[in-house]
Amino acid sequence: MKTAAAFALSLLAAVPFVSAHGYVGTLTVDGKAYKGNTPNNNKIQSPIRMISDVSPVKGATNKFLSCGQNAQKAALVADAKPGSTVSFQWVNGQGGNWPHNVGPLLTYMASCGRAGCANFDSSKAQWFKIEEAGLQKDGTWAQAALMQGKPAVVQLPSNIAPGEYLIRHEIIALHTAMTLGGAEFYPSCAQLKVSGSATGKPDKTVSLPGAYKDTDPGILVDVYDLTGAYVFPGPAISNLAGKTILAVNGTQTTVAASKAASSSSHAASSSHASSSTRASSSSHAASTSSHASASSAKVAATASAKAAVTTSSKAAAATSSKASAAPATSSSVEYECDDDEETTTQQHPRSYSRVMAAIL
Ligand SMILES: [Cu+2]
Repeated sequence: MKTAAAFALSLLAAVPFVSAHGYVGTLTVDGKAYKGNTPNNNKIQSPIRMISDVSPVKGATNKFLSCGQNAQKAALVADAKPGSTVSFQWVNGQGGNWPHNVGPLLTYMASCGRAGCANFDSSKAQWFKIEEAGLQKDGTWAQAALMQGKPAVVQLPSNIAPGEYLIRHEIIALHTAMTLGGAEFYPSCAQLKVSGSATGKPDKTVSLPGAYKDTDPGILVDVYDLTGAYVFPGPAISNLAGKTILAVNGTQTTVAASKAASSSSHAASSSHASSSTRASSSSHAASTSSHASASSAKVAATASAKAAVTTSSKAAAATSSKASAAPATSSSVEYECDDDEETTTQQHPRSYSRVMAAIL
């Protein structure tokens, strides 16, 4: 299973570092796209609550944990219905791909009450979690798809009662989460109006901030030395559950290519830090591993291409089912990193093995 291990590594490292941090550039509800405002630049009417800064919310008790940095009430409310497909296209500060690939994605909702979302204060929100996605069966984090430019896609609960809701999509970037306070929270809220006549209400709700602690095992965690399944922070998924549809959007192609690439080498390594143009980004260095991606030139020739397709189908199937919402389970299969050629500055080879062993 060397190839599976290598495959996981290559996916983690497949996309070069672009720019730190980011925001939700586009929200799509059942195919209707709504642009978001760039931070602190309120030019367009949007259902996405604009933030003031792309940088992460730090600290589990930070007041901006609810909807992001100084989030402002939004002008629009997007129409939705029970079971709607909602996607969040996260972008970096320049509009390019999301720059991080380690850590979970979580989605919460909260009723805006009778008065609706237009003036609803998110610090009063009573949140329920509708889905979460962490480590995938292929060894990558759900967040890695965002780094490849894909949106995070979720389905609203099929039985959710009508009314206006905030939907809160959250990325937690864990590349520096091995130290207290190192986790990066990126919450984003959008305003939805759910139609229909369903009657579902959440049994339990939480406050954000409130539901997380900086010492939670899913927040203070060395993902490069993970010894068991990843433990999501916050409450369990609500009785009013939605679904994760993360990998539906073209993952198969990407996965196959990446796996093929990985079989040829771990290559270059330059890592986030050295490829970044921002001196200040050193805190990102640990993010994507120094096990950098292989050159795409080698991809086509590899014998594992066929196997890659098979695996990617399985991965996609698993991800599109409930499997993606469940913590990964360990198996007895042994994995090791494929440290064969061209590898230069791997920082976490052993740790990666352990991550993979824990999740595959
Ligand atoms: Cu960042």
